[in-house]
Amino acid sequence: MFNIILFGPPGSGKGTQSEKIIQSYGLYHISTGELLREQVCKATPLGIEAQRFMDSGELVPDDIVIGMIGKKLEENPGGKGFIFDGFPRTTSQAEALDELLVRNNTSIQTLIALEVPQDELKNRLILRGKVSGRSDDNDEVIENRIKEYRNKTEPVANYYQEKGLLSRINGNGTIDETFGLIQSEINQLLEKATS
Ligand code: B4P
Repeated sequence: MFNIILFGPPGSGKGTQSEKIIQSYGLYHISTGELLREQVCKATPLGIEAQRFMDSGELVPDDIVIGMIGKKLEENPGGKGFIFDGFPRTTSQAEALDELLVRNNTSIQTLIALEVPQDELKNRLILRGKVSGRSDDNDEVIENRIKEYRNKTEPVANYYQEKGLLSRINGNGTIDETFGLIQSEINQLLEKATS
C-alpha cells in the first residue's frame, strides 16, 4: 500500500490537490473536513458537537476525529493506499494514525506539506466563501483557523520530519503547477519502492 498525508494551512490546496492525486494514482481519499461536514449536514450527534468548533475555526477534539478515521480504515481494507487530507492536525492524531496503520500492517510513505504565504491563503478562502456557503470561510473565522494551524498543526510536520518522511512543496503556483511538483515527488517514491 502507498499512503500519503496531504498537509498544509487552510486554503493551501489540500482538497484541490487530493482530487487530482486520486484521479492519477487511484488512492482512497479520506478528508476529515469532508467527513465532519457530512455529519454536520445530517445533524447527527457527532455533527452537532463538531459544528461549534468548526464554526469558530477551532480544531474538533481529537477523540472525535480519530474515531472517524479508525472507522474509515476498517471499512476500506486493502486497496492501493490512502490519501489523508487534513489529517493528522495534532501530534496526538499523528500518533493515533501510526497505531491504526500498524494494526492494518501498513504505514505512511510521505507527508507532502504545501507551503503558501498567509496573504494568499486568506485571498483564496475569502474568494471561496463567496460561493461555497461554508460558514467557516469568512474573515474572522479564517484568522482563527490559521492561528489554530500555527499553534497546533504546524508541529505535526516535525513529527514526520524526524522520521524522514517530510516533503515540502511550493503551493503558491497555479493548481497544475503545484500538482506537477506533487507528481514528481510521488513518482520518485514509487520508483524507489519498485527498484
Ligand atoms: P478542511 O475541510 O480540511 O478545510 P481547509 O483546511 O480549509 O482546506 P480545504 O482542503 O478545504 O481547502 P483547499 O486548501 O483545497 O477543514 C475544515 C475544518 O474542519 C477545520 O477548520 C476544523 O475545524 C475541522 N477539521 C478538519 N479536519 C480536522 C482534524 N483532523 N482535526 C480537527 N479538526 C478538523 O482550497 C481552498 C481554496 O483555494 C479553494 O477555493 C480552491 O479552489 C483554492 N485553491 C486551491 N489551490 C489553489 C491555487 N493553486 N491557486 C489558486 N487557488 C487555489
